[in-house]
Amino acid sequence: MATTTFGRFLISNINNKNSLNKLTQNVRLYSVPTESFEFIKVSKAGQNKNVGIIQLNRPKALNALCNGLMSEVAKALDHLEADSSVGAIIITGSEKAFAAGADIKEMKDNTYSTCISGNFLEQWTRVSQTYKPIIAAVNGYALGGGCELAMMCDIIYAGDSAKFGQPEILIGTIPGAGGTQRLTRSVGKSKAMEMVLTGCQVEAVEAEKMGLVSKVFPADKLLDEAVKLGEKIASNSQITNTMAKEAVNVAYETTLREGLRFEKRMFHGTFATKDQKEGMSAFAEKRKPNFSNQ
Ligand code: DAK
Repeated sequence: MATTTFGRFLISNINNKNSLNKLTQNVRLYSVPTESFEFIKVSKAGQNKNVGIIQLNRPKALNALCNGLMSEVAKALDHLEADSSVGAIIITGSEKAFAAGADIKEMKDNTYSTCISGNFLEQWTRVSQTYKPIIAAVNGYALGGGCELAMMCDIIYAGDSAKFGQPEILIGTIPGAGGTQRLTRSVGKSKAMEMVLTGCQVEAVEAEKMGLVSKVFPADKLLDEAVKLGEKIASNSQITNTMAKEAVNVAYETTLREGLRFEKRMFHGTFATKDQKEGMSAFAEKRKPNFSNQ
């Protein structure tokens, strides 16, 4: 068994089909031993092991996003972002569920005052603060917080079994982690209202048509395709990726005029990097660029 170090953790080459579910069979994974985390598996994939994978692994509760799980996701993101060999990150779940939402049983007895005075579900914001590109690879249910978690990612790839929904209205509450905001920006008011006010689920193909998902694949090919996408992104300069991601995200939060000004300044900023020199020189010299992430 080949081993290497990964942050503070030990990574083992566990390309062992029995130890992982069907969805990860085709992908060579270099994984943190499961005892490191209770609710997730963290691994690296890709030819250059430059794609980090966080697999939600709480099958008995359909990956319901309890506090412990979200804290582990935050910790894993810290490690994958600190690992300079990782250029892109994937969050995925199981064939049956990406995640069926925040843990209803854990939050059902909360009161307004405990919600507002404590740091109720505070660690969720960590995902949307990730500066490395992050891909959601969704099979099965992505409901409530599961759909919101996917929408915190930069790109959503779906398996043909995926089902997206914001069913909070059916349990007497409303979305609380972006289901009324990111979803509306993503699919428009009428579709978002329909999902939020009925709690109905949307199949993968429909989600692609709506623009929520960028591509749909057969369920068993999904992770493979997400890793290919991650490798492609990771082959760019990491700093340029971060600048590009930041510029696209600004489009959600500002006017066109301010967004264009921000984009132009970011574009100018790329000329302060070695990777811009390398990228343009490589083009002129008809060779592949060798980015140094500087
Ligand atoms: N929480 C806790 N347990 C869950 C769960 C959930 N969200 N979803 C499923 N489970 C558990 C079930 O209770 C069951 O456990 P046992 O009874 O076996 O112990 C097990 O998973 C299998 O579920 P089912 O027996 O129900 O399986 P089915 O195939 O029949 O149905 C289903 C699958 C996904 C349609 C169904 O489980 C379901 O409707 N689940 C609930 C979906 C839902 O309502 N999700 C929204 C939850 S509210 C915030 C951050 C996040 C949020 C809010 C704020 N801040 C940062 C402020 C998010 C809120 C939510 O997501």
